[in-house]
Amino acid sequence: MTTNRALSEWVDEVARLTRPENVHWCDGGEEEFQRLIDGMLADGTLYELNRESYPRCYLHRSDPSDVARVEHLTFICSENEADAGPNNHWMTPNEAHKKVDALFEGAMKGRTLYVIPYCMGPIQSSHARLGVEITDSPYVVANMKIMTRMGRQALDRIEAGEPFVRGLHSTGDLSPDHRLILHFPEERLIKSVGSGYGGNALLGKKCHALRIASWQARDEGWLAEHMLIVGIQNPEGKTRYIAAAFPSACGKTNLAMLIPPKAYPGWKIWTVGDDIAWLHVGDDGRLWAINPEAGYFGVVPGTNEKTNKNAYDTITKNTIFTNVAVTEDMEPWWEGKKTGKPVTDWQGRPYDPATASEPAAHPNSRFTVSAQQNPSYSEEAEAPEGVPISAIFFGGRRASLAPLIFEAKSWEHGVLIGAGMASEKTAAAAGKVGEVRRDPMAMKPFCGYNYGDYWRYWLSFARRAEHPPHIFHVNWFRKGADGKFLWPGFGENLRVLEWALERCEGHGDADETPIGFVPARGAIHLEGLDIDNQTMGKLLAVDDEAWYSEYEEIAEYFADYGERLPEKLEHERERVAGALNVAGDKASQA
Ligand code: SAT
Ligand code: MN
Repeated sequence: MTTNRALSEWVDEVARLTRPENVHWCDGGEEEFQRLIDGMLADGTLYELNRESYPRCYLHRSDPSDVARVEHLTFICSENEADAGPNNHWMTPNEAHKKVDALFEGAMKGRTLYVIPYCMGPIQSSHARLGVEITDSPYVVANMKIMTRMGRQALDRIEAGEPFVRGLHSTGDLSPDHRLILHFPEERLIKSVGSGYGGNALLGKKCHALRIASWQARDEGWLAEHMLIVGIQNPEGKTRYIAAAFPSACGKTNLAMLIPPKAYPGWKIWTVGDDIAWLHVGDDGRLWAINPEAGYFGVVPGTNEKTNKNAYDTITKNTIFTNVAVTEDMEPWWEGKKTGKPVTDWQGRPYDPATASEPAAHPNSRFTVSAQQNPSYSEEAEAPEGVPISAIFFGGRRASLAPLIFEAKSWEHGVLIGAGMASEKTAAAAGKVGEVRRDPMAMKPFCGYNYGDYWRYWLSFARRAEHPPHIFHVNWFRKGADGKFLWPGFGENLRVLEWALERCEGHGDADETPIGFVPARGAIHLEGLDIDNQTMGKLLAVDDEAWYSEYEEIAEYFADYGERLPEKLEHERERVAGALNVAGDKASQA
């Protein structure tokens, strides 16, 4: 129960519509968590994993048709269609409410309605924001407990009068035909029905902390971004913080938990966040970032001692696994795990690796775990002001074209680089994997308003922030003619970040190219790494003709935004395209 009238009235109203058997107000305590887990073990929502090797770890198998975000069923329901922009699906708020309320009608019959007050960001932070999710899924409650600051303390802030985002969720009948993920940015409201999966159902994450928050951030003068945040400590003990925006399943969690290679003794990486950053301008004119989340909802496949030892160690206790396979002795198993053998696949069917044609774990299987279990967890994740950001990185999966790293020449150029981002699609969303699609700032699925307005707002930080971060583009995924990755990635990425940090401090040798500054030969330290000059040459190569075509494609993409496209951004594009060295007639058209 609550003393906040608006909240209690909303809960009553939802209960009248959905007709649950019980209403439970979550306090966020350990006892409550345990009761939920016990209930889910009893009714088969969860399976307990091996108690000795994976204490307090559980497996959840989602409905096989409900394993990823569903972008085609995700809508921004703003009053004006143009405010949602061509980057979003749009529905009128009226129609949306009508459609979805019909699905909510009686949806919680025989179930418990849980009220989850939560705080996105450190509980003491003035940059944190509040929310309340109503759900009929105990799995969602347990995940929200790990992913957010949930319960009493959040409710205290709400009862003290702070505004909060409302999120209504029901798993409904899980039929994809009855699934809708709706956002009402003007009402600071989310309604989601028909899915129990991560980003569709844990409403604090993408729905609140990105889609609604990006809209709210523009109203209030800050930024809500799909970025990891890490501190990089050098052997002298100095820590500098960076933020990086990569699309889902492109290695944000791995970079956020990076372990320095042997050739980097005395270096240390501190994880502040692995998925979302809320950035504001500090009194010192720099951008500061908080991580609104308290846990990780990470991709499991590929996680092992070599790729991400911190994550691998983090998920050995107190972890909820979703859609992984299991071994004979009930250990979780996934592709890329070096030990054990799966006997049951993610759907609970018998599995024999010798004859199987499909992976045992779902490619988008996930772990949910508290950030505090991470060996590289940064205490600064609790700092109310957050951490100052020296550099922002944009990147994606590009088998060709994009060099390992390049640096923007100005803030405006950096915004163009972010706006021009593209990446190969991954399993994090339903649809065809591998296709290159445009994904500006890695926010395509998450920007809650018109991208044209968003880029304009990003450009405005040249004025708002006196000392904005340097902006870089990275690509760990460039391939050679043999189809193999040219760069070893993972821990070795620190070498690339080191060059970027040097650039931020006015050192670091670079060659100027039309697309930006590229590391000069020898500027990235390669000691202890088996990579030849020719490969480095390929990794850093800038192919003007190919970039020219890329910028033509970007022009076409930008054109969709019509008059909402900032002129400054288009001028910047023309400037870069015009500087590329291409055959005569192309250049004269640039
Ligand atoms: O959207 S989720 O939170 O389910 C995961 C992701 O796609 O990043
Ligand atoms: Mn993400």
